[in-house]
Amino acid sequence: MTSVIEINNANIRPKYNNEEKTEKIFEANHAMAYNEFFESFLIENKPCIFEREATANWPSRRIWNVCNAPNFELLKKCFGDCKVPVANCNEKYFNSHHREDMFIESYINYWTEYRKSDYSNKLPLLYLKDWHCVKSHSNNAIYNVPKYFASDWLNEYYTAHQNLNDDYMFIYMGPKGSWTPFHVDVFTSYSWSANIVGRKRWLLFPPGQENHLRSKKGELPYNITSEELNNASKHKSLKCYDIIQESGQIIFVPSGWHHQVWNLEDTISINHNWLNGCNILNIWKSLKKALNAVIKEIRDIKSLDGWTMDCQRVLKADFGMNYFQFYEFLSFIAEKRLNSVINNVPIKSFKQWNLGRKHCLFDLRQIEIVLENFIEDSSEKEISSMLWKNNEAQLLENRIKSVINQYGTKCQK
Ligand SMILES: O=C(O)CCC(=O)C(=O)O
Ligand SMILES: [Fe+2]
Repeated sequence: MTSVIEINNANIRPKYNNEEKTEKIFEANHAMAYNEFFESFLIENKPCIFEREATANWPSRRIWNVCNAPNFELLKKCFGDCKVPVANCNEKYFNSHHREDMFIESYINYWTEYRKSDYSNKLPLLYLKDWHCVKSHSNNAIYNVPKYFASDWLNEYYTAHQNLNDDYMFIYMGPKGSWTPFHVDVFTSYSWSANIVGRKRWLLFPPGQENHLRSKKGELPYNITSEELNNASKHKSLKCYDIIQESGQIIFVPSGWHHQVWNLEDTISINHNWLNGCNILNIWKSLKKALNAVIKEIRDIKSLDGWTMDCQRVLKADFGMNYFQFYEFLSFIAEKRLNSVINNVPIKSFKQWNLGRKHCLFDLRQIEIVLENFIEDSSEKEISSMLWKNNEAQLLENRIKSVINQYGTKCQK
């Protein structure tokens, strides 16, 4: 069965905060209406945490959990031969942890040994991260994406482009004490993260707060609770949310909020990185900023042939995406919504949700804003002719404008 996710106002404008005062994190009821989440958390770019009932019907909450511990035997039986990335939490690698691939069977063997040793520091502290479980085991229904997180352009794009063999849907599992260093999510996307077993502590910083933690060279810390930082008492006056996420609860991490995370017990979590009309401008600004940084970094070889394309290659390596991919992505999302509004074709998300008409128009309006600036920036950087032929981007922007004019007013009635 599919249900519609709809908003009340297609003309609402997202906010990108705001160094406002932090309060206690809002505890959301799992029966909250979609529009309420949309207006209070997506538009406001504020975190919240959903009560455990939000995951009560997920198969993984039953079958991956034995007496509040991971069901090691089942995980080994179902996924043992799957190769996954594993981070060593005691080994720093640039601003993250050193990673190596491991079979899930070997990882679970390590984990059960580590438990038996009562988490002895003679053994390494390993954390299985970023396992694309849905992609590798799509027949294994282990969770349902809640409606609040269903306007997810990133996973919509990758689900429709199976040839790219990628997505942003992950499983994390690790013993008590495993942790994730201070970071902001890929492309400054949102994340949502649900605890299937175990508990986590999150420190979440509103955008801008991280700048108070930079070193003289402008670098961000790896561990914000490290002694050096504590001695410098840099973190003390900072605004941040210190959150304990219990088993079954789902946390929503807004766009551009830096965070550090610890597993307080043996923990398994499911998380998605995602983006949509409420943070696409933020994503675009981050991409533009990242290209400006690359241009600055390699400006001394500007006279070499192919420099503009070299900048794009470096951008892809540094940021995970470049202007070519961004345009491809944005135009795909725009075309789907144009078709939906003009021809009444539903846009389905996670096989369960249909995007409402006002939602489509809101999405188109946000794409138009980004596209306008993207076209201008690409022209200034003299890359337009490489990105699109025959004014294609400008024509797309014009079509979006005219559809909003034609159908947008009807929608407000
Ligand atoms: O659970 C973790 O260790 C990190 C998760 C995270 O950083 C996220 O969901 O954005
Ligand atoms: Fe994160």
